[in-house]
Amino acid sequence: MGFLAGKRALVVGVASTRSIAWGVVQALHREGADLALTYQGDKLEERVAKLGDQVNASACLSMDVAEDKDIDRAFDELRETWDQLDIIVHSVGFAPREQLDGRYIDCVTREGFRIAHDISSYSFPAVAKAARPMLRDNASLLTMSYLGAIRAIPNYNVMGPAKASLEANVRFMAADLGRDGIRVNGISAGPMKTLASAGISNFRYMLNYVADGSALKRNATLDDVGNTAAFLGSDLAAGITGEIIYVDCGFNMMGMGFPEQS
Ligand code: NAD
Ligand code: 0WE
Repeated sequence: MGFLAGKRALVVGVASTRSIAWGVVQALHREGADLALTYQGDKLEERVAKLGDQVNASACLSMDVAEDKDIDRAFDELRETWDQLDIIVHSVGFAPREQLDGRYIDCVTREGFRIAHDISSYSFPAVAKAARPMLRDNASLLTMSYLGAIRAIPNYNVMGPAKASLEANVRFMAADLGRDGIRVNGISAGPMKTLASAGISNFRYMLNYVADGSALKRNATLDDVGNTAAFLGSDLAAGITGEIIYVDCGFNMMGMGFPEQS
C-alpha cells in the first residue's frame, strides 16, 4: 500500500504530460492518493480529462486562478465529489511573454508586474482561502518555486520578484495555518522542459549550464519533483512546514565548479 493511501489530493496546473503538475500527479497516484485535477480554461479540458482518466481522477475541473469567482465555483463543484481535502498542489505561474525576454528594467511594466504577482503568487493563498473549509486538520499545501526567487537569472525578470513573493507566502501561510495543523511548503525545482519554458531564449544553454554546475551533474526530472511532492504531502513530512525544498540536483548550493570533476 502506498504512503498516500486514503489521502485526497487536488492538483492545480496540469496542462500537458510535460507539466511539473503531471509529474506530481503520477507520484501521488502511485502512492495511492485519490486525485482531482484542475486546468485553466476550456481549451485544455479535453487533454486534461484524458490525463485524469489515466490516474482514475475523481474530478477534473476548470479553474482560472485570476478570478475569485472561478476559484469559488471550482471548489463548489469539487464539494459535490469530496467533502474534505488532504493535499493541495499549486503548480501555476505566469507573466506576459514580453516580460521574459530582455533586460529587466526595459521589460518590466506596472501591468506585467501586477499580472505576474497575481497569477504566480496571490493565487496560492487565494486557493488556500477558498479551500479552507474543506481542509483536513493535517492537510498539506504545496507550491512550485524557482531559484529566480533568490538569485538574479537572465530573462526571468519579473518572475523573480513574483517567486520571492510566493516563497514569502509559503512562510506566512505556514505560520497562520500551523495552529490548525496544516502544513505549507514549496519546492524550488531546477529548470526543466515544459510548456512554460518552451520558447524561452537560450533555455537549452541554461539546462546544460545547470546540469554541469550541479553536484549530481544532471537536470532534475518530473519524477524527482513528483516524489518530493508526494513526500511533502504525506505524514512522513509531518514536522516540515514553511520550508522551500530544493529539487535541483544540488545546483543552488554550489559555490563554483570543481575543475577536476568535469
Ligand atoms: P506548465 O506550463 O506545464 O504549467 C503552468 C501551469 O499554469 C499551466 O497548467 C497553466 O495552465 C497554469 N496557469 C497559468 N495561468 C493560469 C490561470 N490564470 N489559472 C489557472 N492556471 C493557470 O509549466 P511548468 O513548468 O510545469 O510550471 C508549473 C510551475 O512550476 C510554475 O509555478 C513554474 O513557475 C514552476 N517551475 C517551473 C520550472 C521549469 O523549469 N519548468 C522550474 C521551477 C519551477
Ligand atoms: O517559472 C518558470 C516559467 C515562468 C513563465 C514562463 C512563461 C512562458 C510563456 C511564466 N510566464 C510565462 N508566460 C508565457 O507567455 N520557470 C522556472 C521556467 C523558466 O522560465 C524562464 C526561465 C526558466 C527556468 C524564463 C526566463 C529564464 C529562465
